[in-house]
Amino acid sequence: MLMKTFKLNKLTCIRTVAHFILLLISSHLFAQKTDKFMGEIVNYDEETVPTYNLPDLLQTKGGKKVKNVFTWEKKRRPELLNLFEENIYGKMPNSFDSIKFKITNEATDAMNGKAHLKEVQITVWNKGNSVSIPIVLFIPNHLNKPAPTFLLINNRSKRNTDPTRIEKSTFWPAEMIIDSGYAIAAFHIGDVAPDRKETYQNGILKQLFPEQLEMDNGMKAIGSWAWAASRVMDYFLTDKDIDTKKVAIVGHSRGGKTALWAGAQDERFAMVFSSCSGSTGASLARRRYGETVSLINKQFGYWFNNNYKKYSNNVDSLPVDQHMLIGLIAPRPVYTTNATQDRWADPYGSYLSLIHAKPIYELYRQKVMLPKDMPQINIPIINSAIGYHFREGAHDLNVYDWTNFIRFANFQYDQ
Ligand code: GTR
Repeated sequence: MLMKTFKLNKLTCIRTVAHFILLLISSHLFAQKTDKFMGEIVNYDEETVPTYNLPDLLQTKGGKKVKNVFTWEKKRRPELLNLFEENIYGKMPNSFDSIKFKITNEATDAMNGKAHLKEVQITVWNKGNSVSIPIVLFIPNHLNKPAPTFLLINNRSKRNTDPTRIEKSTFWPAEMIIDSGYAIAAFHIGDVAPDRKETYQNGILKQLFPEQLEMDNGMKAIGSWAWAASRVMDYFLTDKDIDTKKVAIVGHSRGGKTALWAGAQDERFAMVFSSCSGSTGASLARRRYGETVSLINKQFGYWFNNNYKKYSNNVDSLPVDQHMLIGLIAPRPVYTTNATQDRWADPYGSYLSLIHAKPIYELYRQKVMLPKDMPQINIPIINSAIGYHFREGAHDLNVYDWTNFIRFANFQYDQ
């Protein structure tokens, strides 16, 4: 008995010490005000964020003040879309020869009868070549009407969206979403443009739009993934089980950047959810906190067009900043997230983007209920046209995030 107590105590002791060491390391890491990465100093100190001037969302290139929705939609919005195309994500080709949809597998009693599974292959042709993009889609059986839908841009393993449901994942908690009365779909970015600098061309770029690779403003990987999201939307328009007025696009990290860009361009997406998108996603470039334009261009240059490289060491001359990307989604609801352990994605800079995008939502008389200061950890802002949460934990998309996405969508759709 004594022996057992001693063993237990020893174990508890080791655990406590290990825990203490972990705490020390992590508090040291999180207290650290700078870091070094790829030969650059990474800033994690609010005190040393430089003063910066954001380009004005509401002033046209010609210097005209935007005072109403008409001028915004006719003048400033197209101007801004063009600036993002030219300088960051690349111009998306607006035509191709043809598109075809084929159901490759179907089960009306998936998830123990709860859902209708459709595996669909989208094939797009251009100039004699074609690319096929598979999608997985579950539609709830308990709804007697077309289903509002979440579409995930999957940038992680395909196992996350296992159609057989043998594997389940918190990254795409399909059962939970079906129970909440939403359809859930996903496509994988690797089927569109491989996520590697050596091979990203070997998808739609080489096959369908080789001219894009020659252009300094041509789209690269993120543009390609956003293009594919729009093709899934093309499919939804042919599926009577989908409520095409209620399709939300969802992405995490690089997928989160893509979701914002897809939602900004394709107004058929009713709502955008962007998880931990960070640099060149929701966070303001000019703050130079965490991952900078220079670092993202060095590590992931193949995500963005060639022109973006010009701003690596000259971010103040970028004619846009990321609050404008959020503004391009208005008046449609948008929800972004950050995580406490993900300083690399500059949580505060992402929140500021939302604050600075607010004037466009106000032009449309949408209610934005964002507090001036960064919201507290795990206190989501749901009842607002722009939603947000700052979650405890790591860079990820998880059940906490999805739970709040559903709450936000329920509020917007009044369900
Ligand atoms: C990081 C990258 C981020 C983010 C992330 C991800 O390494 O620096 O911009 O996109 O990858 O996609 O998980």
